[in-house]
Amino acid sequence: MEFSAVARQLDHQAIELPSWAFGNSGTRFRVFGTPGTPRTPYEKVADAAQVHRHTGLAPTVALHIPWDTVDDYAELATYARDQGVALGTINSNTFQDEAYKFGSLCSHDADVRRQAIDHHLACIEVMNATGSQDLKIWLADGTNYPGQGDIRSRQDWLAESLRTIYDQLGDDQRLVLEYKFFEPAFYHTDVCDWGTAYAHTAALGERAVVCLDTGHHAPGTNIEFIVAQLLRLGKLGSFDFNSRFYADDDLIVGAADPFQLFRIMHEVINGGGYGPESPVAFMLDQCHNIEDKIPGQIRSVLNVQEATAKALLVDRTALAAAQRSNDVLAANAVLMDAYDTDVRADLAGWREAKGLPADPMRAYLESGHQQRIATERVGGRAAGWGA
Ligand code: PSV
Ligand code: MN
Repeated sequence: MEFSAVARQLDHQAIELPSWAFGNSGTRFRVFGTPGTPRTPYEKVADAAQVHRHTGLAPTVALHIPWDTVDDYAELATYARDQGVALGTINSNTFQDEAYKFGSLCSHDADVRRQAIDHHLACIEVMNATGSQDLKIWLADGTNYPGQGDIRSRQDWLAESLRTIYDQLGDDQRLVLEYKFFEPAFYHTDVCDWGTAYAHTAALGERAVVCLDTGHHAPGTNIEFIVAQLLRLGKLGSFDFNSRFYADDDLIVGAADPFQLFRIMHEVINGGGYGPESPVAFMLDQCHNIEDKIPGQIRSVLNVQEATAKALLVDRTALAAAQRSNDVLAANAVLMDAYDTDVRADLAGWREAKGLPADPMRAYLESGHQQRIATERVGGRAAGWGA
């Protein structure tokens, strides 16, 4: 298939950036700082806007509350618009307060559950001020030792808590429940897999959907199968894209396994999850521990675009014919032909046609922004994962 046939479909692509990707992050061994790291949510938004300016792919920024607490969210939304982007998903955080040591929405303690529910209601207020549609909930809840908690009761408490939150959402707002198989809990996690997230969102109603974070599966999991299944069930709400070699590494999407990213995008397109009518939101959830953050995000969105372009190139008619005739190798060859196509020059052309730099990475590095923030952002406290 010719690239020109897919170029127009690429115009629909929007990849949301996480505000926290612009702050410092690290491992439990060390957080290395980089010069020019934002000190405030405003500076994070300004950096995210640089990514969009150079790629045309990232028109929105997700916030994490309380990391991105400001006095006036409407003002932050206006600032974002002035920078050429908009505020997107609001992520709740019930994993960094002492009260949540033994759980939040799943805690056996009704007062702790109430505190966690109230935090989500406060996040809905933020959404109302920013015009955000999605409330994304990831819970660190779980236990470390067999017998520590009552697994079954915790599911019931979770269902009750989510119901209270869901009922407060506006008609055009969604509850997006993210699963993860382990960490920080090491024995059981309360929302550990897509099936659990599906069971809860199905019980809640139509505006409750699942977030698939690509780093949240056991090694070897066939993630594209989960994509196909959630799309089939009408419950794939969003992606948190990143890549992993070992656990939840939060590395640049497409860096560890570009072929997996292609396979995921192929199932997304196959299942109707791509295009202007699709309710599937594409986001990054990454941390840049050692590389510069803005170039790291630029590389990430370009990787997603490249995988999408290749997946759009799949000759679906030929694929269906090969599948129907049980021609195993021909079917596989159709997919591999698309994956093996070098789309880089075509994507540069797509950008130039839109008045964007052909090489966004080089344009950013030559723009002087990185040096400017390094000289201007002196003093104050650099934002970091957890602050
Ligand atoms: C949890 O590991 C997670 O994937 C959730 O999306 C959190 O909100 C995010 O990472 C924070 O980095
Ligand atoms: Mn995530």
